[in-house]
Amino acid sequence: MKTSLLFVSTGCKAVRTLTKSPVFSPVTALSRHQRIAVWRSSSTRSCEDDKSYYVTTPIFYVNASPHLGHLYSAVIADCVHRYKLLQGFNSKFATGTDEHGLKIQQAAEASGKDPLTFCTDVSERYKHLFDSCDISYTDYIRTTEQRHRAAVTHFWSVLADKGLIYKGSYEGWYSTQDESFLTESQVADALDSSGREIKVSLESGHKVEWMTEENYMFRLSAFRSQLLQWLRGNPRAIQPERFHHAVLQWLQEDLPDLSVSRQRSRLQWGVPVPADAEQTIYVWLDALVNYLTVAGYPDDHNKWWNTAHHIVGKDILKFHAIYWPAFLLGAGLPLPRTIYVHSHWTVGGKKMSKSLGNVVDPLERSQTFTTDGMRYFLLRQGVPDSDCDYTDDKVIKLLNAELADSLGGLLNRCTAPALNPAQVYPSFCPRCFPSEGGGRAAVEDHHMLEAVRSLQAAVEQHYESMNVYKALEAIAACVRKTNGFVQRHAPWKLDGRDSEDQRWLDTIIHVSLECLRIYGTLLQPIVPQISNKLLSRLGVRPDERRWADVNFLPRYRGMDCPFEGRALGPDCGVLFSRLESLNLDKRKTKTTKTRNSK
Ligand code: ME8
Repeated sequence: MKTSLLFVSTGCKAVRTLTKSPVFSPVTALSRHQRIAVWRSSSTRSCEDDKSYYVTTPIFYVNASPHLGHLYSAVIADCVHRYKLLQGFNSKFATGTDEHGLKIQQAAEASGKDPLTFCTDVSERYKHLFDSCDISYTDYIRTTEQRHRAAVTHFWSVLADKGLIYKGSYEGWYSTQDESFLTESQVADALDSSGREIKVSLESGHKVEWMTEENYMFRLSAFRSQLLQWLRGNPRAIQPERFHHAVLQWLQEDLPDLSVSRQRSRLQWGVPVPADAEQTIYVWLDALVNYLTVAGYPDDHNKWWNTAHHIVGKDILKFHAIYWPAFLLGAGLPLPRTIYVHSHWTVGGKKMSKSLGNVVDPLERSQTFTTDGMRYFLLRQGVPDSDCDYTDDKVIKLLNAELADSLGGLLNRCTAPALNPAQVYPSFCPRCFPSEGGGRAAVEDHHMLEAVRSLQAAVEQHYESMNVYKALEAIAACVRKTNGFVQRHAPWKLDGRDSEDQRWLDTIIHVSLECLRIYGTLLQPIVPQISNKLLSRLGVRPDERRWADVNFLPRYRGMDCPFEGRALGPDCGVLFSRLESLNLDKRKTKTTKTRNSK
């Protein structure tokens, strides 16, 4: 990942104060009790919300159709939501669309549609994509909804009542594409497509314009030391660590006050500033409040808000790690528990983005590679710390190797009538595979069992830290080990007429099915359809698929196994069909330009 993507723009300078700003000290804005409450770490939170969990994706701009990067954020959030449900949590999962602001106003104008119709069309495309890809959100928020407008208006009034908003005159660079303010050091000279000299954002490459306007300013500068204290006191508040450090670094610099409204004459498409119809609330303040709206704000929202976790791309880190916590501190609300940051998908080394037009259509790809195939690929290859380049070739190689050959092959071997004519979960023979060694098992077999036994804890740790790729790496390694176990003992060479051989064959199949049951259970958050197919084939009932049901190979520990002797489920065909690279060649050059194209 390039470090140039990391620097922060912390707003522009307020050059003239129109209304004398009230004397403000952020320390007096919050009671002592509140100050402690907002910084409490997860370990000191009250027990009442222990079984609640709230996870969010960014809400996506509706200026253009969704691409693979958007699906990636949604799949990460979906994975953690499903994982929490398996653990017995009451989990809320919000996603949706960000529909106000200059960028959307301009896109709607260009499309010739009225803004709400335009927003509805594109918002539906996101929803359709997420529904098609099994993104099991519990709330789909649109910022044009009345409940959200009410939340934003209330939130603004709280900040204003606390003296945190003042009217000023504002001058600085603005990127409409990023809806972001930039300082002088964050812009560079460039030429546009017709050779004209322009200024662009160093970070995104998007064009910036000089803006001079009377508007409302938020006292961001007053929160610098509180933000530093929050981050120092909660070293895991922003993950991975490198992003935590990046934010701490940004906070070493001055934090200018932030413009939080635009003149209505320029921006009509947004929430009006309460008591000033000439001004529209800045789209980022509006958008960030969506997380509260879903939690129930301004009504009873504590249950969910106390347990909020945000998943965001690194491009919007400053909004989530600086502006948002400052707004929340100002409003006297707790800060999110964690901000999980992920890096970007690139194509040919360039960030996949709507404005560059190098996007990969996630709907088309998930139809070709299957929904679960795409989910698996994104989570197995996507690394939070660094960017990842997308190619169809990588998808095909990975899915064929790990889902079709390794996992699918293992299931096929252990359930094929040739090795398992009775179509049951056969018996485990402790004499053949004694836990103390000996019998017919090799030393490697005990190592394999140990690896699978400790897999759940490892996967749990990786799901918790949003390092899903590490969980999948660990599962794939265990699947390979189980295949190695079967290969080593070649059960197809055993003589079914010999009772000793038959007992050993049954034991090999029992152990392998137990391994498969664990893989199927742990993979449910990633590939829900494949896991369901696998577990159903093993005869594992839906109420036996929870996190607490894992209990690997109890017979090895001298305990009963509820599955032993149970009939397998019906054979519904191969687990995952191999993908042909022939299809790939047809698609190879087809990165889709979706900008307003549907
Ligand atoms: O920024 N790789 O919306 P947005 C990975 N509305 N993820 C990517 C990506 C890529 N190439 N491109 C985009 C906005 N994303 C605001 C957010 S939240 C209160 C408001 C994902 O449509 C990633 O999560 O530009 C990124 O942060 C987000 O989409 C930006 O989506």
